[in-house]
Amino acid sequence: MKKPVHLTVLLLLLAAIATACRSNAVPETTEEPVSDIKTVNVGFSQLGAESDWRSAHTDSILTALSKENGFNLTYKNGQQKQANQVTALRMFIQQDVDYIVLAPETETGWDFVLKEAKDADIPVIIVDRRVDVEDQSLYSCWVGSDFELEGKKMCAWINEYSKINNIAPEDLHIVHIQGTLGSTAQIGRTRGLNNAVQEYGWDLLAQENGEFTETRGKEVMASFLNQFDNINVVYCENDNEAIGAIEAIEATGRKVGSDIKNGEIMVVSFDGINEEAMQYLQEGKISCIGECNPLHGPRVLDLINTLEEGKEPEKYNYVPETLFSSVPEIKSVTVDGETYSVTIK
Ligand code: GZL
Repeated sequence: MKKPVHLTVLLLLLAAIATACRSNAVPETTEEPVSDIKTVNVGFSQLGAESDWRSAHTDSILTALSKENGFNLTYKNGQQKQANQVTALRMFIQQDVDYIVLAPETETGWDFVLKEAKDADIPVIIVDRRVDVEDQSLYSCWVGSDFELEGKKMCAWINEYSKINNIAPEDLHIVHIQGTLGSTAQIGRTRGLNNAVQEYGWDLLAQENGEFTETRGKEVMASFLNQFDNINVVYCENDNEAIGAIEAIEATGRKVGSDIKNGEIMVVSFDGINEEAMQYLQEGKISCIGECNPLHGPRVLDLINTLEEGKEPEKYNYVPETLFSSVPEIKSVTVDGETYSVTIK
């Protein structure tokens, strides 16, 4: 049956309108610019949560490698065990992340797993402590502190203190609460003290591992106080140990402070992050703190961005650090010909 002409016109008109509507619909292929922020997948193996410094360090890296900054970060806490960190690195390799960030508990035992990462073509950034590996190409770069310089600066301060107070070197009777044995921070700070003892002739009574924790610092200090009655300097390798040591000293009725000549026990430490320790510094209970800068996050971000651009980053990247002290007379120290100012609190 032939349709009336007006109906045909109507159908043509409707088809034209439908086509016009469709042309306002979403185009078949979007011409929208695809977002040019590529998500970078990172696996971060942190050694643990033993100290306030470690917590600040973790926060700094998690903040820098955030989703907002274009990262998909997998964070694993090794709980002070290298085996846990090796497991985490192998998981990151299986996940085929773009980068691995490793804060190693101690320096040795990393060659095999770092070789696996290299074979998987995953760049590794070492943060804080160092790794002692045969092949330095197993990691792209490192960011952290010069721990031996930290120790040297602290010992230069102690030497300066003894000179301005006319205390003979052999009359400094030092006990040493070390950090986790085999960690770069412990190796450097211990080497700084051991060399100063040789150079100046100080009396080093004892050294013991305090694990960088308050609990162990208190236990080790209590043991030292039972063994020696002439202690007048305590060299703690971090603030948490110093807080524990001060508790042990004050429990015996002794006083902590820089007035060695009048029987006080002088406590020195490292980090400068712990609020209680900085309060102790203000009060004179801790005489000097060697700053150890935990804020590695922004530097790790820069290093990854450099690698993303296909450029070669600096292999070793040191963070700037000062000395904090409550003894106003010592305004600077000189180490290997270089002068470092002291921040008086
Ligand atoms: C130093 C870091 C040390 C801190 C401690 O960079 O490795 O480990 O000094 C921490 O507080 O536990």
